[in-house]
Amino acid sequence: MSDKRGFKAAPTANLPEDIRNVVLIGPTGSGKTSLVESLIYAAGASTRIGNVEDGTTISDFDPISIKQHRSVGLAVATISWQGLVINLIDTPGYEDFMADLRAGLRAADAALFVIGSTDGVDAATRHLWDECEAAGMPRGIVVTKLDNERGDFEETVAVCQRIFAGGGAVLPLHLPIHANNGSPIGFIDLLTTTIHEWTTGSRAERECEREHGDLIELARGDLIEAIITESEDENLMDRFVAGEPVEVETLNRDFERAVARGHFHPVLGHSLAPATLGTDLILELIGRGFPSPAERPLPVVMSVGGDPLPPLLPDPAGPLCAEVFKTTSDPDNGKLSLVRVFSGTLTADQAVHITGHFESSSGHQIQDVVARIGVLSAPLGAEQRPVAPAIAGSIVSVSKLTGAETGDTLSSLAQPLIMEPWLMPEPLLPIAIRAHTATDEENLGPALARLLAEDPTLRIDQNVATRQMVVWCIGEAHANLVAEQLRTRYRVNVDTEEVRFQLRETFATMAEGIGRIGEQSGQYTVCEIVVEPLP
Ligand SMILES: Nc1nc2c(ncn2[C@@H]2O[C@H](COP(=O)(O)OP(=O)(O)OP(=O)(O)O)[C@@H](O)[C@H]2O)c(=O)[nH]1
Ligand SMILES: [Mg+2]
Repeated sequence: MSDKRGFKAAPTANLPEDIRNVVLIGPTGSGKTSLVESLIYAAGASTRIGNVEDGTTISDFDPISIKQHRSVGLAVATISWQGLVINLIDTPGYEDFMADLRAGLRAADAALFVIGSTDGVDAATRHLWDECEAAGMPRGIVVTKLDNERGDFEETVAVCQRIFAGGGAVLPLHLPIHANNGSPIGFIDLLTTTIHEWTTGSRAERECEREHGDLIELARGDLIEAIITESEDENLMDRFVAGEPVEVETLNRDFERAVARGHFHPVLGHSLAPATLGTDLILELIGRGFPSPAERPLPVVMSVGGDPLPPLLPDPAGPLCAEVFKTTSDPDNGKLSLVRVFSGTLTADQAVHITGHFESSSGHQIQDVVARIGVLSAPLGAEQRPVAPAIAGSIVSVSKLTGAETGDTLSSLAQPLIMEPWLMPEPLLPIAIRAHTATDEENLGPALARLLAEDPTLRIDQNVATRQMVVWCIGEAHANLVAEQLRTRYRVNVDTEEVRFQLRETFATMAEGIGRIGEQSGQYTVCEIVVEPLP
């Protein structure tokens, strides 16, 4: 059943094994938001495919994202596919928004690493890959924009193999095939050797033709070898090397193990033209190749006093342990918290213990309170579809968690817990701000308090000595986002000014000095310095 906007009813899962939490990671502009849009459509959760340029995608619903034509924060879309509940977590690729990438990694059990077929792998992309590696995140790679005439699937795979080597095998699971005019029309599935074609607007399957034989043989051999390296059946490799055929069912089992262990990164493809090209195959990878929450170890959990506790299991009947990984708030709709349930079951209207970890000196609240939560919903971007209880492994949005900030743990009143926090990036750029008018001055404090609850990387320093309010940000784009959020969401205008630093010692009289730095080449640099007090 769909509502008036064409969105289907919210999917729910009865077992953690029926859930997949997948974060999309990749450099800015690589096509993550567009891919999420295609996957939502292909799974039947929406009746249209939105476009980033028009500002009509489900993930980039924030007015600032729409204006900038890029994601500035993470967004979740819960879809259902073949009996599974899939939570797609779209993250921003631009490095200033790294906090949401880390939050996405925390909430997910696997990642789709998205690279444009025209873009190669630069330092920023490498850094994102390292972030996944550091989080031990099982992942596949999606090469996008195959319709672009400069796009090159094989070359992108080769670059990934060269640059990501050491972090596990990178091998294509499918090879793109093209029409005579060079446009992509489908893929050869290297495991089943079936051809999947999108020429008729939806996927059709057919048997491989003789002309594809050579193309398949080499790539298929490498793929099978990488998969069965992980097999628990020690005879399998011997059989394969001896030229015996290996059944697809056997390969599927070992395939999942290899991906889940992070030892193998299958490469798939996607393109917006023809519409949804490759999406069914990506959904199949998520459903059959990616681990469920039941297979991933949980973050470390402690008592509220900081005593270590035995590891929790992703058990719906276990003690409640959930975490706020993203908070949004606006004056019209109030606060909404995106929550990952790690253990136990969260129900609407339940009283929970909220525990947080941040330093109050940074402007963030230290939490240790009891609160009653509101409605639980399955998000589809901005759309919230009410759901029943959320079992371990679920991702839901929770209304009315007024006291909670991003990073806070939710636990039961009977057994209050706190999860070890994930690492937030440090803000290193100080921006001094001043309210534009007296009314802005009045509203600035409450508006900043709401932004602080959303954004754990933001630091506010009210400097009494220099009489400046300094906002510490990750970079220029983050600073612009904060100013834009203050202006558009809270109607607070601020001006920026040069940051003043308090000098604790000063020069009483004029002084001068000279220094010389020698280099091995025999050259040297001379530095003369003259200081004097201001008049
Ligand atoms: N031709 C073509 N363009 C695409 C395709 N996928 C994405 N694009 C375009 O590439 C641009 C960037 O796409 P996005 O989906 O916003 O990329 P993103 O990875 O979400 O970028 P950030 O949100 O900044 O991290 C947009 O103009 C898209 O329309 C594709 O398959 N083909
Ligand atoms: Mg995006």
